[in-house]
Amino acid sequence: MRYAIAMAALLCAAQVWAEEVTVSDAWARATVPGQEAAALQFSITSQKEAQLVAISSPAAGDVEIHSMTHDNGVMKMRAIESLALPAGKMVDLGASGNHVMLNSLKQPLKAGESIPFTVTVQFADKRRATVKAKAEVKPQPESHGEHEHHH
Ligand SMILES: [Cu+2]
Repeated sequence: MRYAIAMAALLCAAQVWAEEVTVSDAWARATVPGQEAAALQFSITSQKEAQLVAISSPAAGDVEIHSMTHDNGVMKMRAIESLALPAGKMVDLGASGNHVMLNSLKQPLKAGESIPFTVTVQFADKRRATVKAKAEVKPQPESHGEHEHHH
């Protein structure tokens, strides 16, 4: 009986662990021929203050977190080591702000596919948690524009 109670407590703890960080609405745009990098977009919420420190995906040779800044009216982006995740606040990684780049794509992204990826966050106490998620690949829009990537 004592054993059963211990098991229940353990399962409970595992549940809390899993929900500390949630990733939602993940998607990427289908690539065009010759395109070797694509933006991976998603929302992430950490229940505790944390840093987004790494993202990996079997679809890409390298994954970078990019920040976007305005410099004399010109949008510039650069790779950053980590991104702050305020406690309980959803952080949106989209095309127009901070975003994630899948670099050195291993194969073209095709609409309808899903791309698995793993997000690693580090909490203030240095403890790390990983979250696995999948991004839906959406078709290319008819018109181009909004955000150009230079890599
Ligand atoms: Cu970028």
